[in-house]
Amino acid sequence: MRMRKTSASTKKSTPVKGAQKVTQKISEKLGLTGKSSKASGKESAKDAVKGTTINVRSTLPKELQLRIFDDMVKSRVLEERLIKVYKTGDSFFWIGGAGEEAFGVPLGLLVHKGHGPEFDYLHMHYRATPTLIAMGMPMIDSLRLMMNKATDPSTGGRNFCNHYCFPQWNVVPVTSPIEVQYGMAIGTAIAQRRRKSKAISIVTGGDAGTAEGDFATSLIWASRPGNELPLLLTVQNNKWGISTSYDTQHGEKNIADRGKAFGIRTTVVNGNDPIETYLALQTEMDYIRRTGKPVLAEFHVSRLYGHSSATGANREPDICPLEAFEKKLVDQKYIKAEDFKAMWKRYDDESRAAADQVRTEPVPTRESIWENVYWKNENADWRNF
Ligand SMILES: Cc1ncc(C[n+]2csc(CCOP(=O)(O)OP(=O)(O)O)c2C)c(N)n1
Ligand SMILES: [Mg+2]
Repeated sequence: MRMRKTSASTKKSTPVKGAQKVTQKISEKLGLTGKSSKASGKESAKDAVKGTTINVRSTLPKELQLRIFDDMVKSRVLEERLIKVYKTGDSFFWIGGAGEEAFGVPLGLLVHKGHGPEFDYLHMHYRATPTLIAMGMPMIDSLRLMMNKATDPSTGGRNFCNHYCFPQWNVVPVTSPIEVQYGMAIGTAIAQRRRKSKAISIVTGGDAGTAEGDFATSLIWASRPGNELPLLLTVQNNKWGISTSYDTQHGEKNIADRGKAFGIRTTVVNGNDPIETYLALQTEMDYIRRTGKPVLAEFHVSRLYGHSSATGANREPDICPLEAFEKKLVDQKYIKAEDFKAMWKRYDDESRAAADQVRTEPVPTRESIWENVYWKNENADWRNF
Protein backbone atom coordinates (compact mmCIF):
# COMPACT_ATOMS: atom_id res chain seq x y z
CA MET A 1 0.00 0.00 0.00
CA ARG A 2 1.06 3.57 -0.53
CA MET A 3 -0.52 6.97 -0.57
CA ARG A 4 -1.52 8.74 -3.74
CA LYS A 5 -2.52 12.38 -3.77
CA THR A 6 -5.80 12.94 -5.57
CA SER A 7 -8.36 15.70 -5.51
CA ALA A 8 -11.07 13.69 -3.76
CA SER A 9 -11.60 10.65 -1.60
CA THR A 10 -13.01 7.49 -3.15
CA LYS A 11 -14.42 4.77 -0.98
CA LYS A 12 -16.57 2.68 -3.29
CA SER A 13 -16.11 1.52 -6.85
CA THR A 14 -18.17 -0.07 -9.58
CA PRO A 15 -17.85 -3.58 -10.97
CA VAL A 16 -16.74 -3.70 -14.60
CA LYS A 17 -18.65 -6.00 -16.97
CA GLY A 18 -18.40 -7.96 -20.22
CA ALA A 19 -14.94 -8.36 -21.65
CA GLN A 20 -13.43 -7.09 -18.42
CA LYS A 21 -14.20 -10.30 -16.53
CA VAL A 22 -10.54 -11.03 -15.92
CA THR A 23 -9.85 -7.61 -14.47
CA GLN A 24 -13.13 -7.64 -12.57
CA LYS A 25 -12.33 -10.95 -10.88
CA ILE A 26 -8.88 -9.76 -9.97
CA SER A 27 -10.20 -6.43 -8.73
CA GLU A 28 -12.78 -8.15 -6.58
CA LYS A 29 -10.11 -10.35 -5.07
CA LEU A 30 -8.18 -7.22 -4.22
CA GLY A 31 -11.22 -5.49 -2.81
CA LEU A 32 -10.85 -2.72 -5.39
CA THR A 33 -14.52 -2.82 -6.41
CA GLY A 34 -17.79 -2.36 -4.60
CA LYS A 35 -21.45 -1.72 -5.32
CA SER A 36 -22.19 1.17 -7.64
CA SER A 37 -24.49 3.88 -6.32
CA LYS A 38 -24.27 6.62 -8.89
CA ALA A 39 -27.91 7.67 -8.38
CA SER A 40 -27.23 8.37 -4.72
CA GLY A 41 -23.74 9.82 -5.22
CA LYS A 42 -23.31 11.91 -2.08
CA GLU A 43 -20.11 13.70 -3.00
CA SER A 44 -20.60 17.46 -3.28
CA ALA A 45 -18.75 19.62 -5.79
CA LYS A 46 -16.76 20.97 -2.87
CA ASP A 47 -15.77 17.46 -1.76
CA ALA A 48 -14.85 16.57 -5.31
CA VAL A 49 -12.20 19.24 -5.63
CA LYS A 50 -10.80 19.60 -2.17
CA GLY A 51 -7.47 17.81 -1.83
CA THR A 52 -7.67 14.58 0.14
CA THR A 53 -5.02 11.92 0.54
CA ILE A 54 -6.37 8.41 0.08
CA ASN A 55 -5.01 4.92 0.39
CA VAL A 56 -4.38 3.34 -2.97
CA ARG A 57 -2.93 -0.08 -3.63
CA SER A 58 0.37 0.31 -5.39
CA THR A 59 0.37 -2.92 -7.32
CA LEU A 60 -1.75 -5.35 -9.30
CA PRO A 61 -1.84 -9.14 -9.27
CA LYS A 62 0.68 -10.96 -11.41
CA GLU A 63 -1.98 -12.29 -13.80
CA LEU A 64 -3.22 -8.79 -14.57
CA GLN A 65 0.29 -7.34 -14.91
CA LEU A 66 1.11 -10.03 -17.45
CA ARG A 67 -2.11 -9.39 -19.35
CA ILE A 68 -1.29 -5.67 -19.52
CA PHE A 69 2.26 -6.41 -20.64
CA ASP A 70 1.07 -8.82 -23.34
CA ASP A 71 -1.28 -6.21 -24.81
CA MET A 72 1.44 -3.54 -24.60
CA VAL A 73 3.84 -5.75 -26.57
CA LYS A 74 1.16 -6.60 -29.12
CA SER A 75 0.29 -2.94 -29.58
CA ARG A 76 3.93 -1.86 -30.00
CA VAL A 77 4.64 -4.63 -32.49
CA LEU A 78 1.58 -3.58 -34.46
CA GLU A 79 2.59 0.10 -34.49
CA GLU A 80 6.09 -0.80 -35.66
CA ARG A 81 4.54 -2.98 -38.39
CA LEU A 82 2.37 -0.03 -39.47
CA ILE A 83 5.49 2.14 -39.68
CA LYS A 84 7.26 -0.51 -41.80
CA VAL A 85 4.22 -0.71 -44.07
CA TYR A 86 4.40 3.06 -44.49
CA LYS A 87 8.14 3.04 -45.13
CA THR A 88 7.91 0.31 -47.75
CA GLY A 89 5.39 2.40 -49.67
CA ASP A 90 2.29 0.30 -48.98
CA SER A 91 0.56 3.17 -47.24
CA PHE A 92 0.43 6.94 -47.45
CA PHE A 93 0.70 8.09 -43.85
CA TRP A 94 1.36 6.86 -40.32
CA ILE A 95 0.31 8.29 -36.99
CA GLY A 96 -0.19 6.20 -33.88
CA GLY A 97 0.21 5.30 -30.24
CA ALA A 98 3.79 4.05 -29.84
CA GLY A 99 4.82 5.34 -26.40
CA GLU A 100 1.28 5.54 -25.03
CA GLU A 101 0.82 1.81 -24.30
CA ALA A 102 1.03 2.16 -20.52
CA PHE A 103 -1.95 4.51 -20.68
CA GLY A 104 -3.95 2.99 -23.53
CA VAL A 105 -3.89 -0.66 -22.52
CA PRO A 106 -5.22 -0.14 -18.97
CA LEU A 107 -7.95 2.09 -20.40
CA GLY A 108 -9.00 -0.61 -22.87
CA LEU A 109 -9.10 -3.23 -20.11
CA LEU A 110 -11.27 -1.06 -17.86
CA VAL A 111 -13.81 0.04 -20.44
CA HIS A 112 -17.33 -1.30 -20.04
CA LYS A 113 -17.47 -2.43 -23.66
CA GLY A 114 -20.66 -2.69 -25.72
CA HIS A 115 -23.17 -0.89 -27.92
CA GLY A 116 -25.54 1.87 -26.81
CA PRO A 117 -25.86 4.22 -23.83
CA GLU A 118 -25.78 1.43 -21.25
CA PHE A 119 -22.11 0.98 -22.18
CA ASP A 120 -19.14 3.34 -22.13
CA TYR A 121 -18.56 5.60 -25.15
CA LEU A 122 -15.05 6.19 -26.40
CA HIS A 123 -14.23 9.49 -28.11
CA MET A 124 -10.59 8.98 -28.95
CA HIS A 125 -7.88 10.55 -31.05
CA TYR A 126 -5.29 9.07 -33.40
CA ARG A 127 -3.14 7.36 -30.74
CA ALA A 128 -5.77 4.80 -29.71
CA THR A 129 -4.23 1.54 -30.95
CA PRO A 130 -3.20 0.32 -27.46
CA THR A 131 -6.74 0.81 -26.16
CA LEU A 132 -8.30 -1.03 -29.07
CA ILE A 133 -5.82 -3.90 -28.85
CA ALA A 134 -6.73 -4.29 -25.18
CA MET A 135 -10.42 -4.23 -26.14
CA GLY A 136 -9.85 -7.08 -28.57
CA MET A 137 -9.32 -5.50 -32.00
CA PRO A 138 -7.49 -7.99 -34.25
CA MET A 139 -4.17 -6.67 -35.59
CA ILE A 140 -5.29 -7.26 -39.16
CA ASP A 141 -8.12 -4.72 -38.90
CA SER A 142 -5.63 -1.97 -38.05
CA LEU A 143 -3.52 -2.96 -41.07
CA ARG A 144 -6.60 -2.86 -43.32
CA LEU A 145 -7.24 0.73 -42.27
CA MET A 146 -3.54 1.57 -42.68
CA MET A 147 -3.49 0.21 -46.24
CA ASN A 148 -6.88 1.70 -47.17
CA LYS A 149 -8.50 -1.59 -48.06
CA ALA A 150 -12.23 -2.13 -48.66
CA THR A 151 -12.07 -4.78 -45.93
CA ASP A 152 -11.25 -2.15 -43.26
CA PRO A 153 -14.16 -2.39 -40.78
CA SER A 154 -13.63 1.15 -39.46
CA THR A 155 -13.93 3.19 -42.66
CA GLY A 156 -13.98 0.83 -45.64
CA GLY A 157 -10.50 2.02 -46.53
CA ARG A 158 -11.49 5.67 -46.67
CA ASN A 159 -9.62 7.25 -43.76
CA PHE A 160 -6.19 7.70 -42.21
CA CYS A 161 -4.25 5.20 -40.20
CA ASN A 162 -5.45 4.95 -36.57
CA HIS A 163 -8.76 6.70 -37.36
CA TYR A 164 -10.81 3.88 -35.88
CA CYS A 165 -14.57 3.46 -35.63
CA PHE A 166 -16.26 0.45 -34.01
CA PRO A 167 -19.98 1.08 -33.44
CA GLN A 168 -20.40 -2.29 -31.72
CA TRP A 169 -18.06 -1.01 -28.98
CA ASN A 170 -19.28 2.63 -28.90
CA VAL A 171 -15.94 3.70 -30.43
CA VAL A 172 -17.07 6.79 -32.30
CA PRO A 173 -15.10 7.81 -35.42
CA VAL A 174 -11.69 9.36 -34.76
CA THR A 175 -11.48 12.75 -36.45
CA SER A 176 -8.49 14.44 -38.05
CA PRO A 177 -9.42 17.90 -36.72
CA ILE A 178 -8.02 17.68 -33.23
CA GLU A 179 -10.03 18.15 -30.04
CA VAL A 180 -13.55 18.04 -31.53
CA GLN A 181 -14.05 14.77 -29.63
CA TYR A 182 -14.21 16.75 -26.36
CA GLY A 183 -17.27 18.58 -27.64
CA MET A 184 -18.92 15.48 -29.13
CA ALA A 185 -18.57 13.49 -25.92
CA ILE A 186 -20.97 15.89 -24.20
CA GLY A 187 -23.76 14.41 -26.33
CA THR A 188 -23.25 10.78 -25.33
CA ALA A 189 -22.74 11.79 -21.70
CA ILE A 190 -26.07 13.65 -21.73
CA ALA A 191 -27.77 10.55 -23.19
CA GLN A 192 -26.24 8.43 -20.43
CA ARG A 193 -27.25 10.89 -17.74
CA ARG A 194 -30.84 11.01 -19.00
CA ARG A 195 -31.09 7.21 -18.87
CA LYS A 196 -29.49 7.07 -15.44
CA SER A 197 -27.04 4.64 -17.01
CA LYS A 198 -24.01 3.48 -15.04
CA ALA A 199 -21.95 3.88 -18.18
CA ILE A 200 -19.63 6.81 -18.82
CA SER A 201 -18.24 8.74 -21.78
CA ILE A 202 -14.47 8.74 -22.15
CA VAL A 203 -12.39 11.22 -24.11
CA THR A 204 -8.71 11.03 -25.04
CA GLY A 205 -6.62 13.76 -26.62
CA GLY A 206 -3.27 15.49 -26.62
CA ASP A 207 -1.83 18.36 -24.61
CA ALA A 208 -1.58 20.86 -27.47
CA GLY A 209 -5.18 20.24 -28.46
CA THR A 210 -6.35 21.63 -25.13
CA ALA A 211 -5.69 25.08 -26.58
CA GLU A 212 -8.79 24.59 -28.75
CA GLY A 213 -12.16 26.00 -27.69
CA ASP A 214 -13.66 22.48 -27.72
CA PHE A 215 -11.68 21.68 -24.58
CA ALA A 216 -13.13 24.65 -22.69
CA THR A 217 -16.58 23.73 -24.00
CA SER A 218 -16.27 20.27 -22.50
CA LEU A 219 -15.28 21.65 -19.09
CA ILE A 220 -18.29 23.98 -19.06
CA TRP A 221 -20.84 21.38 -20.15
CA ALA A 222 -19.38 18.67 -17.92
CA SER A 223 -19.77 20.76 -14.77
CA ARG A 224 -23.08 22.69 -15.00
CA PRO A 225 -24.44 22.68 -11.43
CA GLY A 226 -27.18 20.09 -11.11
CA ASN A 227 -26.45 18.83 -14.62
CA GLU A 228 -22.97 17.38 -14.20
CA LEU A 229 -22.03 14.76 -16.78
CA PRO A 230 -20.50 11.28 -16.40
CA LEU A 231 -17.45 12.27 -18.42
CA LEU A 232 -13.87 11.06 -18.09
CA LEU A 233 -11.85 13.75 -19.84
CA THR A 234 -8.29 12.56 -20.28
CA VAL A 235 -5.27 14.38 -21.70
CA GLN A 236 -2.20 12.47 -22.85
CA ASN A 237 0.55 14.99 -22.26
CA ASN A 238 3.59 14.10 -24.39
CA LYS A 239 4.88 17.68 -24.16
CA TRP A 240 4.58 18.25 -27.90
CA GLY A 241 2.10 19.54 -30.44
CA ILE A 242 3.85 18.37 -33.64
CA SER A 243 6.99 20.57 -33.31
CA THR A 244 5.76 23.07 -30.72
CA SER A 245 7.05 22.33 -27.25
CA TYR A 246 4.69 22.26 -24.26
CA ASP A 247 6.99 24.49 -22.21
CA THR A 248 6.56 27.41 -24.59
CA GLN A 249 2.74 27.30 -24.45
CA HIS A 250 1.44 26.54 -20.97
CA GLY A 251 1.39 29.04 -18.10
CA GLU A 252 -0.56 26.60 -15.90
CA LYS A 253 1.39 24.04 -13.86
CA ASN A 254 -0.74 21.08 -14.95
CA ILE A 255 -3.33 20.98 -17.70
CA ALA A 256 -5.57 19.13 -15.23
CA ASP A 257 -5.53 22.17 -12.95
CA ARG A 258 -7.85 23.90 -15.39
CA GLY A 259 -10.64 21.57 -14.23
CA LYS A 260 -10.45 22.98 -10.70
CA ALA A 261 -11.93 26.33 -11.77
CA PHE A 262 -15.05 24.39 -12.83
CA GLY A 263 -15.30 22.32 -9.66
CA ILE A 264 -14.19 19.26 -11.61
CA ARG A 265 -12.23 16.57 -9.81
CA THR A 266 -8.71 16.29 -11.24
CA THR A 267 -5.67 14.06 -11.15
CA VAL A 268 -2.20 13.93 -12.71
CA VAL A 269 -0.72 10.51 -13.38
CA ASN A 270 2.53 9.00 -14.64
CA GLY A 271 1.06 7.52 -17.82
CA ASN A 272 4.29 5.67 -18.54
CA ASP A 273 3.63 3.40 -15.56
CA PRO A 274 0.86 0.91 -16.44
CA ILE A 275 0.19 -0.06 -12.83
CA GLU A 276 -0.16 3.50 -11.59
CA THR A 277 -2.29 4.27 -14.62
CA TYR A 278 -4.54 1.24 -14.19
CA LEU A 279 -5.19 2.05 -10.55
CA ALA A 280 -5.79 5.73 -11.24
CA LEU A 281 -8.16 5.03 -14.12
CA GLN A 282 -10.05 2.47 -12.08
CA THR A 283 -10.45 4.90 -9.20
CA GLU A 284 -11.60 7.73 -11.44
CA MET A 285 -13.96 5.61 -13.55
CA ASP A 286 -15.52 4.19 -10.41
CA TYR A 287 -15.99 7.71 -9.04
CA ILE A 288 -17.78 8.82 -12.22
CA ARG A 289 -20.05 5.74 -12.28
CA ARG A 290 -20.91 6.26 -8.62
CA THR A 291 -21.52 10.01 -8.64
CA GLY A 292 -22.37 10.83 -12.28
CA LYS A 293 -19.81 13.63 -12.09
CA PRO A 294 -16.85 14.39 -14.37
CA VAL A 295 -13.11 13.92 -13.93
CA LEU A 296 -10.24 15.62 -15.76
CA ALA A 297 -7.23 13.29 -15.70
CA GLU A 298 -3.83 14.16 -17.17
CA PHE A 299 -1.37 11.39 -18.05
CA HIS A 300 2.28 12.04 -18.80
CA VAL A 301 3.25 9.87 -21.76
CA SER A 302 6.03 9.44 -24.34
CA ARG A 303 6.06 10.07 -28.06
CA LEU A 304 8.43 7.42 -29.37
CA TYR A 305 8.32 7.86 -33.15
CA GLY A 306 7.80 11.59 -33.43
CA HIS A 307 4.46 13.13 -34.30
CA SER A 308 3.72 10.99 -37.37
CA SER A 309 5.26 10.05 -40.71
CA ALA A 310 5.16 13.81 -41.37
CA THR A 311 8.10 14.10 -38.95
CA GLY A 312 9.85 10.96 -40.20
CA ALA A 313 8.45 8.26 -37.88
CA ASN A 314 11.93 7.48 -36.54
CA ARG A 315 12.62 6.24 -33.02
CA GLU A 316 13.35 9.08 -30.59
CA PRO A 317 15.08 9.06 -27.21
CA ASP A 318 12.06 9.27 -24.92
CA ILE A 319 11.17 7.01 -21.97
CA CYS A 320 9.96 3.65 -23.29
CA PRO A 321 7.10 2.41 -21.07
CA LEU A 322 7.45 -1.10 -22.47
CA GLU A 323 11.15 -1.45 -21.65
CA ALA A 324 10.56 -0.06 -18.17
CA PHE A 325 7.71 -2.50 -17.50
CA GLU A 326 9.65 -5.43 -18.93
CA LYS A 327 12.51 -4.68 -16.53
CA LYS A 328 10.10 -4.53 -13.63
CA LEU A 329 8.53 -7.88 -14.55
CA VAL A 330 11.94 -9.51 -15.00
CA ASP A 331 13.12 -8.12 -11.66
CA GLN A 332 10.02 -9.55 -9.98
CA LYS A 333 10.73 -12.86 -11.75
CA TYR A 334 7.27 -12.72 -13.37
CA ILE A 335 8.91 -13.23 -16.78
CA LYS A 336 12.34 -14.06 -18.18
CA ALA A 337 14.01 -12.03 -20.90
CA GLU A 338 13.49 -15.01 -23.26
CA ASP A 339 9.73 -14.91 -22.63
CA PHE A 340 9.64 -11.31 -23.80
CA LYS A 341 11.58 -12.20 -26.97
CA ALA A 342 9.24 -15.12 -27.68
CA MET A 343 6.17 -12.94 -27.13
CA TRP A 344 7.59 -10.27 -29.42
CA LYS A 345 8.36 -12.83 -32.14
CA ARG A 346 4.89 -14.35 -31.95
CA TYR A 347 3.25 -10.97 -32.47
CA ASP A 348 5.79 -9.95 -35.08
CA ASP A 349 5.02 -13.11 -37.07
CA GLU A 350 1.29 -12.46 -36.72
CA SER A 351 1.65 -8.86 -37.87
CA ARG A 352 3.81 -9.82 -40.87
CA ALA A 353 1.36 -12.51 -41.98
CA ALA A 354 -1.53 -10.06 -41.54
CA ALA A 355 0.26 -7.40 -43.62
CA ASP A 356 0.97 -9.97 -46.35
CA GLN A 357 -2.69 -10.93 -46.45
CA VAL A 358 -3.93 -7.33 -46.47
CA ARG A 359 -1.69 -6.54 -49.46
CA THR A 360 -3.79 -9.00 -51.48
CA GLU A 361 -7.13 -7.49 -50.45
CA PRO A 362 -9.12 -5.09 -52.67
CA VAL A 363 -9.17 -1.30 -52.41
CA PRO A 364 -12.57 0.46 -52.28
CA THR A 365 -14.46 0.68 -55.55
CA ARG A 366 -15.05 4.03 -57.20
CA GLU A 367 -18.82 3.74 -56.63
CA SER A 368 -18.41 3.18 -52.88
CA ILE A 369 -17.37 6.82 -52.43
CA TRP A 370 -21.03 7.64 -51.66
CA GLU A 371 -21.46 4.96 -49.05
CA ASN A 372 -21.82 6.01 -45.40
CA VAL A 373 -22.34 9.67 -46.26
CA TYR A 374 -25.55 11.64 -45.99
CA TRP A 375 -25.86 12.03 -49.74
CA LYS A 376 -28.83 10.11 -51.15
CA ASN A 377 -29.56 8.20 -47.98
CA GLU A 378 -32.57 8.41 -45.72
CA ASN A 379 -31.00 10.94 -43.37
CA ALA A 380 -30.35 13.92 -45.58
CA ASP A 381 -29.23 15.18 -48.95
CA TRP A 382 -26.68 17.90 -48.35
CA ARG A 383 -27.10 19.19 -51.89
CA ASN A 384 -30.60 20.36 -50.96
CA PHE A 385 -29.61 22.14 -47.77
C1 LIG B 1 -8.29 21.77 -35.53
C2 LIG B 1 -6.92 21.32 -35.94
N1 LIG B 1 -5.90 22.19 -35.88
C3 LIG B 1 -4.66 21.78 -36.23
C4 LIG B 1 -4.46 20.51 -36.67
C5 LIG B 1 -3.07 20.04 -37.06
N2 LIG B 1 -2.58 19.14 -36.04
C6 LIG B 1 -2.65 17.80 -36.15
S1 LIG B 1 -2.01 17.02 -34.83
C7 LIG B 1 -1.58 18.47 -34.10
C8 LIG B 1 -0.85 18.49 -32.79
C9 LIG B 1 -1.65 17.92 -31.69
O1 LIG B 1 -0.85 17.86 -30.56
P1 LIG B 1 -1.44 17.24 -29.25
O2 LIG B 1 -2.84 17.69 -29.06
O3 LIG B 1 -0.50 17.52 -28.16
O4 LIG B 1 -1.49 15.68 -29.58
P2 LIG B 1 -0.26 14.72 -29.92
O5 LIG B 1 -0.20 14.64 -31.41
O6 LIG B 1 0.96 15.30 -29.32
O7 LIG B 1 -0.62 13.41 -29.33
C10 LIG B 1 -1.96 19.55 -34.88
C11 LIG B 1 -1.71 20.96 -34.52
C12 LIG B 1 -5.56 19.64 -36.74
N3 LIG B 1 -5.45 18.37 -37.14
N4 LIG B 1 -6.79 20.07 -36.36
MG1 LIG C 1 1.11 16.38 -27.52
